[in-house]
Amino acid sequence: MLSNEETVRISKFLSLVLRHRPDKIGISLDENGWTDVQELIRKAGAAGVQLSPDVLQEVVETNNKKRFAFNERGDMIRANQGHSVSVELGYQAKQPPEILYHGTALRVVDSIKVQGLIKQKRHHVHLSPDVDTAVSVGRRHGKPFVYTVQAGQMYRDGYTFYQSANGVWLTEEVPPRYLQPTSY
Ligand code: HQG
Repeated sequence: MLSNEETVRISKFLSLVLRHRPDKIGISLDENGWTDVQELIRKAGAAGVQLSPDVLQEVVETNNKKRFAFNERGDMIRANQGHSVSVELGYQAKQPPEILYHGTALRVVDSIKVQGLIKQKRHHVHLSPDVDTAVSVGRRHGKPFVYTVQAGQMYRDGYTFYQSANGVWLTEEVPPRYLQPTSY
């Protein structure tokens, strides 16, 4: 069993190399984001991060947001979402619930009022299925502010939605007319 701190440390390391900077340790991701488990262990070790198949298994299983997954054979691993490098995750478009939420920082609401939600460095805007999750996502950026997103109406208007393996909803953008401030 890993300590909580070790799990967090390894999870952050995996987020870095599987979502953003595979080049940091010299691994490559295929077009679907997968990388070879043995090679990851070897190259992480060379970069000073000791991993093993058991450690990876534990982090994949216990990660609070299901950030990572193995393929069926268990010889490849990838991040489920959140990439800044170009990968095709193969999500199926899916009808969203009528209402979703987006948590952000109070200081950016003036900008969002004008631009709507834009995806910044990631491939999609991330939307939460419930208010509590949105509040904790927003808190990562500062004093939280939560929007209700009229996802059902967006869908009927032709916007495409995907759901990540960890339950997060993804879409390209959310124009201001589909956003309302939410009290929580
Ligand atoms: C904001 C975490 C100004 C947006 C979480 C957000 C999530 C704007 C920030 C996942 C804007 C981008 C994603 C505009 C959007 N003007 N700011 N027009 N439009 N923004 O981290 O949604 O730990 O890329 O509100 O749980 O915070 O990575 O997105 O505050 O699911 O697994 O720009 O990341 O998961 O920040 O978080 P992020 P996010 P992980």
